[in-house]
Amino acid sequence: MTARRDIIVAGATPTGIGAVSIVRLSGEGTFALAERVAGPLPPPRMARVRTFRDAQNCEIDYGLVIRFVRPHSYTGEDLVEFQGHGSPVTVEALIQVFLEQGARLARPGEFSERSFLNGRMDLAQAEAVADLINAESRTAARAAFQSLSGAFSREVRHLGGRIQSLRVQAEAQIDFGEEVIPSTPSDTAAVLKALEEDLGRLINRGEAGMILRQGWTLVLAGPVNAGKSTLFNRFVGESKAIVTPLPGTTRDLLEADCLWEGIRLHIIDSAGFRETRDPIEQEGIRRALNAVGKAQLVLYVIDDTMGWHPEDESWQQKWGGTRRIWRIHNQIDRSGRKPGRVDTESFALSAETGEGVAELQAAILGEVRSATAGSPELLLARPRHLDALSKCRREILGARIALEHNEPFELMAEGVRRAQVALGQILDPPETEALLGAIFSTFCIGK
Ligand SMILES: Nc1nc2c(ncn2[C@@H]2O[C@H](COP(=O)(O)OP(=O)(O)OP(=O)(O)O)[C@@H](O)[C@H]2O)c(=O)[nH]1
Ligand SMILES: [Mg+2]
Repeated sequence: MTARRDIIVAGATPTGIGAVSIVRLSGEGTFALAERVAGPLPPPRMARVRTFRDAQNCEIDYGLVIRFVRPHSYTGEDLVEFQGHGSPVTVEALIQVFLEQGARLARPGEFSERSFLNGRMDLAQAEAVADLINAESRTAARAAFQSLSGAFSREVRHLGGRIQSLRVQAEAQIDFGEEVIPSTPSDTAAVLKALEEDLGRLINRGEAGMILRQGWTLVLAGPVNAGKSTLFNRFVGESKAIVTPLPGTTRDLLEADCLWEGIRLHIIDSAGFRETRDPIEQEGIRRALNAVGKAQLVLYVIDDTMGWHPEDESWQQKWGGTRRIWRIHNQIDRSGRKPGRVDTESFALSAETGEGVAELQAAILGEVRSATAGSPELLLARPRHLDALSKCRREILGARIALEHNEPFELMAEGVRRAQVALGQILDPPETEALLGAIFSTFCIGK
């Protein structure tokens, strides 16, 4: 796919009243169009005050004009920025003038897409632009900035280089036999092993970064009537879930995204566990168990006046014991227990009065933060990157196993080739409309 060169225009600053608004124009013929509206353009990268006029020569606004000559611009094309007054009316009028004279409105992310298509950034860097803009905490912004400046891409390229030399060596060995290539299978196995380990480290850092991006999923589970929905409402700060004294009130999963101190949490309220013949409730419980399976943290809520029951044990066994499960003793306003942490993995609170809830929230945040500890090394990877890295590692592992089992050498070489293809997906995937569309359509307009 080659870069389209028609002229695109968009506001680069948010719509609304402000000190300054920036409108950007990019593509072939941009300078001629800009001159029709703003008069003679300043030398490249110099700011000059100009009056912006429409086709009838009526003044719209005046402000700074900056010209960037390709390839030294954000998009890699001729680009002009107009910095006018921060009035939505004049910005709209200015954009309209450009549209009337041959430009078209940019799609979301189209400036960045052109930057990628013109080789100004690789795909991981372009994705990091959106991640930086959307970062919800300082840590996430720092991690995105690292990727944007190319740190992640460099690591991927370095791994790619190592895989490439393995491939060259393996293919030479197939073509010319062992007298040409002095390396032994055990050398190659060691190189493969080292690659596997380095890929594993990068994946771990990416997984920690993913927590930053997507946050944790927190599921409220437990027996009927324990107060899960009451606690859910308190967490989300509104009466979203229906609460009644009837056991079996909640059937569907109720989901909400919350931002606690800049950390994203996806909170799910679910149907209470009990044996039932009601098919609707059975389906609710099935969904609850399914949600638990995807959670980073399960809050198992019990009514403290009822205590812990053998059934609670058997429900927990249904999803195995590997997940983080915290026991929440709710309704302490009735049981009389002191609010706060009971032990490392259990908390006492009243969802009704709110006492003890802040301590639980602080503990949850502490847990998320410790999972993302080591933040200087954090990588704000996307699922797409982690898939590619994992696939690459699987292929390298397969190649090493083939080698160690004295399989035909070609099998090992084929594994290494597939590993290289998998890794290539991160920075330079085959440019399909679908992939680029999926990535850039999530950007804001004007970026
Ligand atoms: N006193 C007191 N009552 C509570 C507390 N939490 C919940 N309740 C009451 O307990 C009843 C059940 O609360 P829910 O939040 O609907 O319980 P649930 O666990 O969602 O129940 P199901 O959806 O049926 O599984 C309601 O009448 C609530 O008002 C609490 O901390 N103290
Ligand atoms: Mg409920």
